[in-house]
Amino acid sequence: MTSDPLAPTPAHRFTFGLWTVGWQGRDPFGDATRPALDPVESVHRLAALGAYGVTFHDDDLIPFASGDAAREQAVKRFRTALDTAGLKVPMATTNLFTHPVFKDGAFTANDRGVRRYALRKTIRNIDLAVELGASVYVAWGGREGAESGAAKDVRTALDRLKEAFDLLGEYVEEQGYDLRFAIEPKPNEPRGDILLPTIGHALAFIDALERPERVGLNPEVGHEQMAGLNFPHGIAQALWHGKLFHIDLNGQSGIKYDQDLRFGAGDLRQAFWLVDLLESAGYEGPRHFDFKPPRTEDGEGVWASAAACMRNYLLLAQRARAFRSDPEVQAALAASRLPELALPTAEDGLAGLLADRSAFEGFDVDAAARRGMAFEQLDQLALEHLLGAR
Ligand SMILES: [Mn+2]
Repeated sequence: MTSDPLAPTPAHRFTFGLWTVGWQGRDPFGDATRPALDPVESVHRLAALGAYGVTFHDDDLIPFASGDAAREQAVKRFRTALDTAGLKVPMATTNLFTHPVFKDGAFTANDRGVRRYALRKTIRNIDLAVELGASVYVAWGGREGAESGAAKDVRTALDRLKEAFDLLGEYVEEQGYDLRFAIEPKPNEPRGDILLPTIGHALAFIDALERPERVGLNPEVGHEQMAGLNFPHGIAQALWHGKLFHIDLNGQSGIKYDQDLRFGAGDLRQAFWLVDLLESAGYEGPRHFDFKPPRTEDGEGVWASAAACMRNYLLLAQRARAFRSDPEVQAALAASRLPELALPTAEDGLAGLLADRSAFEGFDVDAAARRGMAFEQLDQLALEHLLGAR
């Protein structure tokens, strides 16, 4: 066994979607630049790189509209590959966006028949997910949205979305499955505006469900950044609510189309704070990469890109550990009064606060206003650790 701390091993729990390394590079302006990849080959290549597991949409594994015999054969080959390579399937999801039938959405399509079909397609793949050992089922509602105002009655569509999650929760409970759902927010693309566009919208929605304990989040780096939001802040709030069931790691450069760059590309500083947070908060779920090797890459470039996702995570984790254990950083954190933020504001209760003349009448507002926060020194220390200068 290798002792290289930057060599990924299954203990790091790195996972990849079959659709990530398997992306053929087809975009709205150009055809595929790479041949289709056999899921069996992906399993073996990912295992060789040190991954822990793979995830899939139903249609990644079993082409849409396959007959029963073809379905059985595809699952059997996949399962044999998993067993041989020692890879796990911690998560699965449903493709409710590629086929034209889902052009107006799935769980919130205006057409009731499409909604019922979408639920049955999902339930069918939930059975397979559980059979393969998954404990998280992701729901990305890419087509649940609209391009124009009157096309979607959003309040009614949210009723239908709640109905869908309540029915899926009921099914999973009836079957006795140990499976939780993770909603993946995204602001737009492919729809002009997608329902549950951010972590915050999804958290509020989950509270309205019949089984809120069974539903959490699968936030994706690029999706929040497409909305101009701070991803580590969103993840911190998801953790605070106990709702970080899964995570999609990738890279994004600001507010533009969904880039799905390899992890570490795009906004490197947010990637640093994200890894610092995940590692220090004790997040125990898979580190799942949902990226697309750019269409400029050939087959070998795909695996180089996948390997780099894991290496960048481990590099950032190493840099974050060095930052946290540096005595100068600890002094800078104290100078910025981070330990003070951890103290309750009114341990003495409301009565104590109201009776405390030093809290208001005697409080030296001007002195407090003059006091610098020393955040620049603290942030520079972080940057120097990130750049390897310390
Ligand atoms: Mn994405």
